[in-house]
Amino acid sequence: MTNTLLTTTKPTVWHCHDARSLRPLWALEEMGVDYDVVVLPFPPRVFQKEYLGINALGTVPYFVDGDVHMTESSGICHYLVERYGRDDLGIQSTHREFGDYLNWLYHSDATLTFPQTIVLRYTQLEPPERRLPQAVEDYGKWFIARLRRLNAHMIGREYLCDERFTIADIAVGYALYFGELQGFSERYTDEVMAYLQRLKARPAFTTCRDRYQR
Ligand SMILES: N[C@@H](CCC(=O)N[C@@H](CS)C(=O)NCC(=O)O)C(=O)O
Repeated sequence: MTNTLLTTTKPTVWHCHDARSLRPLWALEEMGVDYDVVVLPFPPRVFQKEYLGINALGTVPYFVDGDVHMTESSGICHYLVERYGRDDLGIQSTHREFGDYLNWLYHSDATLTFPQTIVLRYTQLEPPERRLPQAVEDYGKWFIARLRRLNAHMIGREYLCDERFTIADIAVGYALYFGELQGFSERYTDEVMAYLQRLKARPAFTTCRDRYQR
């Protein structure tokens, strides 16, 4: 683990505790690939302004692997599976569930984490005078409504695709974990709650969640 700015040739993830950068870290940990982590205070654009020189967006994750530079948490998981040939954690394009797998990967951030970001912003990131309880309530409800597809899908299933754990579970599982941190898990269905507990029991998840704090 490193806490300096870039000095490594290993795949490196810039991370904040419990942020979306948990997705690629969790994938790397599941894969057993040697990697480096740079842990930043949240939000880094405020508390570590020099980070903007590395990632102009100021967001985490930021990911570097050789000449590859990436900023999208689910996309990085996808890259890792393909780049490191880990079919055991992904689904090949010839598989009948390939489309479903890709859909969950994209769904995880664009559909599920998006409303959670609005909740985060208007509960924690904005100064008290700019907080918007109405936005928090509305986007919280929106997040729960957006779980409908997952709720139906998890009936009778342990994992999203191919009856086994893949990075689609990491991507969607993070959104459920983040929702739990935001106080939404009481509104999860029993199946989704059991799924989240199953994912959170994985050693790779607990390692990443607990090891990289600042
Ligand atoms: N779509 C990107 C979003 C990245 C993102 O917005 N990350 C949040 C943390 S969960 C962040 O860095 N927020 C701080 C900010 O916007 O300044 C992804 O999936 O990684």
